[in-house]
Amino acid sequence: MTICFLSQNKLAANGKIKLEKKKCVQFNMLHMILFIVGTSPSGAHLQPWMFVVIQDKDIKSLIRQIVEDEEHLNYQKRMGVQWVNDLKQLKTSWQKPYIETAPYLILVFEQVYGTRTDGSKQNHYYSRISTSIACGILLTALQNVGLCTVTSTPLNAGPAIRKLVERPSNEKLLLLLPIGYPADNAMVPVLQRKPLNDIMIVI
Ligand code: IYR
Repeated sequence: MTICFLSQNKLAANGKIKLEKKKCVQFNMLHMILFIVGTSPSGAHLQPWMFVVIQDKDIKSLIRQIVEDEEHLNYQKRMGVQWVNDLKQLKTSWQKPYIETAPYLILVFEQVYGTRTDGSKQNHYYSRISTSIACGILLTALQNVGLCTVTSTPLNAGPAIRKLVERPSNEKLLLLLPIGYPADNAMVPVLQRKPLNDIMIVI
């Protein structure tokens, strides 16, 4: 099994993850990381995010079941041949064993709106980009402490996962991150990056 993770000095991605079973992830480390992530900038400083850390084995199994049911449909028929071909280099499939083997999952929810103290509805401006910036900081923080993950976005599985973890309807699942240490024999695919000249211009 190969791995999808942030390697030591490069961002790398693949659909499968292999985690070191013996090395425990310190729960305090996740506290520290999410504390830092909570300092991210956001539209009107409304902090439109919620991070749900899953450590419960049974909940992980149920999440895997929900994700695999949907991904099976996505890969078999929903998304079409072009989509499946475009993903081939990442070696992903509908099977997601890492959801159960990872010591922790972090579910990142975007809060599309909030509630003021008087009970009225508070629009969360730029909630998607604000939460995405926080996700970038989260990935960097995980990499800094030597943890690995895969940026998984379970297509169509969001509403069922939200209900399973009893989050309210103003929250939308944006990202599912399995967290762990890479196994000694973990591998990452060699993905070519665009050269700097193709991604940066100076005017
Ligand atoms: N969410 C699916 C498929 C997938 C889609 C894209 I676009 C990717 O870059 C990688 C995977 C999955 O997790 O398999």
